[in-house]
Amino acid sequence: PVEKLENNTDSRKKHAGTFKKTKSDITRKPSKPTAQDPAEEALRVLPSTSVKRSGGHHKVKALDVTDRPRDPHAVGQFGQPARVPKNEELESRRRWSEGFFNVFLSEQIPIDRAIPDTRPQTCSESLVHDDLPSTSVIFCFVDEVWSTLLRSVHSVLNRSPPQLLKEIILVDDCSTKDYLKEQLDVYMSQFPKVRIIHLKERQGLIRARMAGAAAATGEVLTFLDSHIECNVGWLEPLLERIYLDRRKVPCPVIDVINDKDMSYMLVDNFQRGIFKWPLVFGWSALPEEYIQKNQIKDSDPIRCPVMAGGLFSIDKSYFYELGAYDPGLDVWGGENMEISFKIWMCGGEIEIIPCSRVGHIFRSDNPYKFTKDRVKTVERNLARVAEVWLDEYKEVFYGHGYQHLLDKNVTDIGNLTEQIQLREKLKCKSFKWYLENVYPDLDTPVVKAEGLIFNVGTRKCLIFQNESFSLTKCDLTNKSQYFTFTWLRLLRQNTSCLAPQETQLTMEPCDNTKPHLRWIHKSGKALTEHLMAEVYSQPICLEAGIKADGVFLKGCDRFSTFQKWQFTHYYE
Ligand code: LR7
Ligand code: MN
Repeated sequence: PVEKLENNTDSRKKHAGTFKKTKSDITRKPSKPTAQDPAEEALRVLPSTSVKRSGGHHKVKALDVTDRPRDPHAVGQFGQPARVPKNEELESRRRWSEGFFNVFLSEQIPIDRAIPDTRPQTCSESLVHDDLPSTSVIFCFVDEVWSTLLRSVHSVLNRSPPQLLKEIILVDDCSTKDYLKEQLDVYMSQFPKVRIIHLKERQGLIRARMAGAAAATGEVLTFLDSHIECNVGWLEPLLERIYLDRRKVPCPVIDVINDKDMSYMLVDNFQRGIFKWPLVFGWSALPEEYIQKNQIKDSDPIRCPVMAGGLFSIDKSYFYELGAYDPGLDVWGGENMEISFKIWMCGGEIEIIPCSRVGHIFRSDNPYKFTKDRVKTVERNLARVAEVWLDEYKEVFYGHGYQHLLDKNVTDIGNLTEQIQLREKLKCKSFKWYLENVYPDLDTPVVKAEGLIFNVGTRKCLIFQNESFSLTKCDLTNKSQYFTFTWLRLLRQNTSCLAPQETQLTMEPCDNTKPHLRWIHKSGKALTEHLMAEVYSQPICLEAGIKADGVFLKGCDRFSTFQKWQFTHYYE
């Protein structure tokens, strides 16, 4: 979801290679793993953990009243691509920005159209329990397009077993469009299961979801975006996972509804939700060798380090146990990271369930206004998440282009006390644990700078020899002069790290969690900068002695060249 920061204009481009078009004979080729794909070893933790109960009692109900649609020749029927007639092209272009997809075509397409069943073949045979919990389906929206909102609701009404669908809650996040007021209420009044909440103030999708959850009476909450189409048999496989273990948080596979021709497109199998630094969501395919070696079937649940955000089911009481969402997150973005870290670190699991499919219109822009600047909103949300959940790894987040957020005069990320207390109360594990156990294949860059540490004033280099530090003639081939500066701000030589001790420098075993081992070294434009020990209340810096080649720690002086140090290589 944060991909929008990169100003990507084509919504499909960012998913390039991930999605395949549906044809009458749907081919399901898993995509080729990319070169950076995780090592086999690292993925060992993936297969689902054992569950309380297993095996079901009835086959998933492929409920679909649109099996034989009213109008088989309608535009876009069966999820086929629709075409704009020549004489309507202008009109269709004019209406694009109402939703940042083909709003004109969407209006022509039946609100209860049939779509291709994109589930893996075995899904229709898989068993689920008879006594699954019921769910409240929550749609939050602001200024959603009428036809897509209706199609979303109808797909749930038509393709969910009635006894499992407690209600559909529409949370109108203070839309400005008139048709989303009375007209919507009137239309929906024909469906007793549909309830509408009109928020008096714009809350943003995160707090809007919480308003929906607060009103829900089902045992499970199912959140969906308001421009989706649920496919046949979508609900039971999700509820089954929660029935087996209430701490599982299942997500459907998100198929693609093409924004231009509104066709329903199948996506590749074996996709995991992942993130890259600085907390950018993406998809990544399980490596082919891994799938083969572990005989993973295309219908097996896939454990995911993070979820996309918009489409998932969660046990209602578990959602509240986890403290729901951080209510301090605004409008859009970052909440998928927050809930994902929270779920994994506090004892739960996130899974993609291939037998559950929901199509979503991926749009190139948001058709609604942000209350504040969009980029700033998302950044601030992410900073809150980083501060509460990332521990020492928040350095890596800030280091990837978010350094400016650390300036408290510019960015007020708000109060975090309650979120931090919640994490303590839940006794959640560390982010380090999460990386090692849930997402070991994350490519976290370790080294930020390396090589010799050159002192500008003396034109000599730091050396650690015979258990002590000194300065000497720079020599690239001398291993005792080779140091690394890590993203977690440790100054390392092999497994030892530089530590300040009074006015002297010593070596200690490296440990990312120890604050006294951290150094501040602002590089960038001017590469010659201080090496400042962070642990003291006053700024203390590494300084080269003028005589006798010594090094020691002294109060920082921004004009002294004897306090300026430079690494051979910087990775930024
Ligand atoms: O202020 C707002 N109030 C709202 O009610 C802003 C949005 N919304 C509604 C909106 O109308 C929509 O129904 O919230 C829903 C999500 O907003 P979108 O559709 O603009 O978001 P998106 O699909 O571009 O982005 C994804 O990331 C979001 C923020 O992090 C949410 O988590 C979305 O739910 C999420 N969508 C998905 O996960 C679908 C797959 C996208 C991918 C990858
Ligand atoms: Mn969406």
